[in-house]
Amino acid sequence: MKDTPQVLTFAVVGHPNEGKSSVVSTLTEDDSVRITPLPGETSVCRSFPVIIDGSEIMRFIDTPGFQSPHATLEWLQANAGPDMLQSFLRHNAGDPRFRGELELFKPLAEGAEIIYVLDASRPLRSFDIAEMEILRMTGIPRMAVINAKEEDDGNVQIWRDELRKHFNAVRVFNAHKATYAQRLALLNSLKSIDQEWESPLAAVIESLEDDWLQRVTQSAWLITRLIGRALRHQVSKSIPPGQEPRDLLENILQEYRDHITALERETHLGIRRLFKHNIFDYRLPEQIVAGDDLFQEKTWRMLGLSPTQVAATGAVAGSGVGLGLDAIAGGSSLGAFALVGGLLGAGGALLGGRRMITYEIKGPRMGPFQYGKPIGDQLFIVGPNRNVRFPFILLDRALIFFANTINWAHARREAVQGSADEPGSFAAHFSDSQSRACNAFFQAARAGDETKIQSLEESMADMLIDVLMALSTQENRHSGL
Ligand SMILES: Nc1nc2c(ncn2[C@@H]2O[C@H](COP(=O)(O)OP(=O)(O)O)[C@@H](O)[C@H]2O)c(=O)[nH]1
Ligand SMILES: [Mg+2]
Repeated sequence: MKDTPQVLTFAVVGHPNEGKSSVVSTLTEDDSVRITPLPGETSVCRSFPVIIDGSEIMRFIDTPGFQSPHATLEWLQANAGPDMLQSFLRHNAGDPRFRGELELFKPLAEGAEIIYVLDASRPLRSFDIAEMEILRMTGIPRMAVINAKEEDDGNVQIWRDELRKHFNAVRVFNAHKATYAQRLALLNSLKSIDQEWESPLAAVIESLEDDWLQRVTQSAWLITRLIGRALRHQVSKSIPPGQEPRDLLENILQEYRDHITALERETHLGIRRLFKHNIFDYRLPEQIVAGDDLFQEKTWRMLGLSPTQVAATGAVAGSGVGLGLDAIAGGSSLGAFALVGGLLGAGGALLGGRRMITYEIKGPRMGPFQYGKPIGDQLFIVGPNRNVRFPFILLDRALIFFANTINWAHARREAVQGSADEPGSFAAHFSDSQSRACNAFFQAARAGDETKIQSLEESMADMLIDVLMALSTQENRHSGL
């Protein structure tokens, strides 16, 4: 008789190089699982736990592939019986022909259930049938997972017909493309292979869903805080006597931009960490970030907003936001007037004729003069950014980042290329009440109204939790990658 392990344990078995380790990596969200194009690299079993709140709730065992399926099947047929796996292990210990089987039978003899992984993009061969027959003979509850490496599914039907004869359930699961929703669906269908494990599996799935909701909640807060901080951000520098403010402008703008970029990066890295990615390194498409980054109309076009949609975003915000020029000229020196002229000409800082970032120069009014110059420092202030579109850009970028991160399978190790496609805007499709939650929060943040900010950021985060959950459960991946 088999022992019953303490935690749900699934041994992932199959022929070498079919994607066993990939399935383990994606299901456990563990990008440290070794995946290699060379068959036969794994020679021992390795256990990969799924840990939630510090406890192991489920375990997947990555195994070496079958090595001599025909000879193994023959041996088992000659020695069939309830303890045949144990007998196989005892009788063949040390036999180099059976290195793979001796290792992969261990977890099976200890009570693990079976996930059999096969690549259905290649034709079915006789060793496949031998492997399936071995697994059927064990009588252990088992599911076949079709991991079609190539999109061409010409062979899938032939495979399916054969698999149905040997397995309690058959599912297609692409280990390199599976989304969160597809991972959950696979785990759910494991319930059907063994009634005994149905209720523990249901409990495991529930804790996985709770855990996901927690991560989504934390992501929503990271995004909300990012926008709140970015909206309030200001850089101020004193202008040393005698220095032309114009000479400082580029430096201060750069400092402002660098800070916003750093805030954004920190947020994206936080989301990446929550979803357990150490290798995946998605940066939003270069075209958006390069050079002009967040402050260009181009960004909006990249997000797929038409001029009308952009205008609509402004209208929703209820703001004419014709900020115009609010550099305070009153207290500035002649140099500052010259600067104002400079700003008007600074196309990069202008969007649709409206200023994105406000520049102020504060300083002594026509006060006492010393040697013909005002006494005391003037303060050059850049920010806060009052452009209505600015927080929506940050929000959309965060949502695009989120959608791509949660749906990047942990088995997928190639370098990430931001797509040349223009990712669509999520915010442009918000409902009225979602837009209202955004705008109310954005306005409070801009105004720096701390008491309002607290309650409005809560509704903003709540609204985002819904959005992020909807992104998590949709079957279709976001087209960004
Ligand atoms: N494109 C693609 N490649 C895959 C997929 N699954 C596995 N591979 C590749 O196939 C090779 C073997 O995968 P691995 O998971 O190590 O197989 P294992 O030997 O059965 O553990 C690796 O180069 C993987 O990158 C898949 O779903 N799509
Ligand atoms: Mg492997």
